[in-house]
Amino acid sequence: MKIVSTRTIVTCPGRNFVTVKLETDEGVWGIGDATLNGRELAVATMLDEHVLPCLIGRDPGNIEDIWQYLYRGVYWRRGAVNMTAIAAVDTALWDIKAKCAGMPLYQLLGGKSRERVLVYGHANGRDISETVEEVARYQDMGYQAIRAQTGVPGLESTYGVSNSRTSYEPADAGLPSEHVWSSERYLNHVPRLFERLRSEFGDELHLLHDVHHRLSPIEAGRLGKALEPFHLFWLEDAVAAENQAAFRLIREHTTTPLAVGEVFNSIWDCKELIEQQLVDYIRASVVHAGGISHLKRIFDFASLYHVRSGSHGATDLSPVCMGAALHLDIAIPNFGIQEYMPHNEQTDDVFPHAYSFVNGHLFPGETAGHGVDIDEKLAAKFPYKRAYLPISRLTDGTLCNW
Ligand code: EZ4
Ligand code: CO
Repeated sequence: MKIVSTRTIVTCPGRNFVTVKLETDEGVWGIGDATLNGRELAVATMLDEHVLPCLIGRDPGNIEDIWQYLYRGVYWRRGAVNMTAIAAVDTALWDIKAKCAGMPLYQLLGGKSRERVLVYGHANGRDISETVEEVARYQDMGYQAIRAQTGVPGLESTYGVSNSRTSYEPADAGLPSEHVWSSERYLNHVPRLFERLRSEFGDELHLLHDVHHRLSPIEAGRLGKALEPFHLFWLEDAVAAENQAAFRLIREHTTTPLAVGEVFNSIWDCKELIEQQLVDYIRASVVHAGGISHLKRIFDFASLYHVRSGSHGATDLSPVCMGAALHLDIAIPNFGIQEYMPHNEQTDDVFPHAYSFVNGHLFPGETAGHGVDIDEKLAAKFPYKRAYLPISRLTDGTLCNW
């Protein structure tokens, strides 16, 4: 079998998505997510100009060889744009292989290790009582694990909370909007949220929280310690993780489980974090960490060190990534949890998919391949619209992590 045609499809059904489609001489095709929020056209250009032309005539069955060809063959290695492009190709190749086998992808990854995939949803409120209402609403929808975020008194906006109460979409402006941040105010407020949530909802519900890279290690230690009585499922991205050793300091101060990895693009970003057991959950994703092949390598490595998976699954990761992720989630032995933010209706229409949500869990479905397709005619009706994530500044104007 040979790859005979390739293309990149850019569409904006409410937000931008980039998708790779590979077609074979036997009429089978596969698709992969190539969306990098705020840098979409960089990946599309990487694919169109530098990656896809090399694939024509290759045997789509040789997934590992093509992965190595694109990784080692680049010479420069790693990087978000490069690894997202490789991920898209890898996902499309696995889709083709599973379709040719007439099997859902999880069968090729070793079959099911569990019946269903536990997911967590997002409850966001402008203040604590609004967040409490949202958590109740998510519980009513069947969620057994809920990430809770709240506005902070004295800050006009914060990560994870929509000012309009519609569903949260951070890439909301044609150029980056600017937000003001204060770790002091945040640190004083967040423990009050979780104290209230435990008193309202009891001990059984899994509660999670995303710090979104904003603290220093010692501040993260303080927050983890303050949250211990409320036994979180995890504290996410407590500090930026370029300096992997920084997590040791957090660990020395708290038993709150730590999760990190949504911005990672290779196993090298988390080697020390995993090997030294500095985190509990690794949150790398199919689309940003080199596809099914490389993410499986990360998860297998993590399994040696009691680190479980918890993949990123925000709405800027397309349904194609979600579908592929679920096959990996259901197959690996060290699955932890999967993030899930449902896409809007237009997006679901552009990407018909086999996965389904039932009672706080996702099921990948039994369709051959990863179970997600793209309606190219419909996709063409939603042209690309430039959109950026915000930036953050301290009250004195210093740029800090968003
Ligand atoms: O801000 O995906 O856990 N989820 C997150 C996301 C990220 C966006 C960035 O594109 O932190 O909401
Ligand atoms: Co996050």
